[in-house]
Amino acid sequence: MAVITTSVHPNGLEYIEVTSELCYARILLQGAQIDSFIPKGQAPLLWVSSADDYQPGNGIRGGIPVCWPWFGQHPNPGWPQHGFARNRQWRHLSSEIQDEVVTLKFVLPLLEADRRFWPHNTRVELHCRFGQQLRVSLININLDNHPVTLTQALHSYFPIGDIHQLVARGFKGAHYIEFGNGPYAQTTDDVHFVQETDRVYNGLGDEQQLQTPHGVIVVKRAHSQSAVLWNPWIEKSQRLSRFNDDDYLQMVCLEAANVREDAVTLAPGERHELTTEISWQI
Ligand code: TA6
Repeated sequence: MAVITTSVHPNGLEYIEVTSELCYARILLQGAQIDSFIPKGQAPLLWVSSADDYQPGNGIRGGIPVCWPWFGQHPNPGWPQHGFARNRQWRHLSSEIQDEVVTLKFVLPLLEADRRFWPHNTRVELHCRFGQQLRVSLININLDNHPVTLTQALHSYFPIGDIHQLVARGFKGAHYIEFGNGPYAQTTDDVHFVQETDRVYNGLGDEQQLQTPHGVIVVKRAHSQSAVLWNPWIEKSQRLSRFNDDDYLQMVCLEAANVREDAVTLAPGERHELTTEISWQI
């Protein structure tokens, strides 16, 4: 029988744990950030750096940080990279259990302080469905009487065992921007990693596979016009906070997103749902 419990990390971060016949999962209320998802009888599907000490106020280096209401650096100096949603306390709205599948819903209460960054009335929810697969949906509803434009990403970190052996599949026919250059055509279906990789793809199909030494991770996206593929490699790993110098060997990010020209503009009352679904290939 599925069990849902709430606990507090020694550093004060509140989290919810899901234990069912299908999986184990953990979600921090800070950022509604999933930092663990382990399907029953399988290996973990999300990666977290051992260098992260779970101090309140930072998005945890791993799992699925929610990047909202912008992705990357904001043009305004000093504004937080990847927006502020991942550093805020979300509210747990509801829990549902159906045939051992657990669905948790969270809402981001927009604080008065956030109006400096986001002077809009937007409802932001995260719906997390924990079964043999993990499905996460970031939902935006424009409650204002004017259009609103945002960028977003579900910044998923995956455990890939050895970056030198990783083959990321399903990229042929797309094109990408990297380090502000491009677009470049993706002429091969496979992507191998030999240097820092920080690509924003467009025209990508809705499913990619990460072929790792421990199995194939399947990553699906919906209503995601962009996808981000990132490995910091050696030099950036040494500069990143809460990240071990050799962590780049074990992880890759493949992110369902709508960024750059794919920014989402919502008319008054309009709803948008960005979804990612991850699983081990059986
Ligand atoms: O999604 C890739 C990226 O934009 C990289 O450029 C790198 O900055 C990464 O996100 C991590 O960002 P963070 O703010 O979490 O350190």
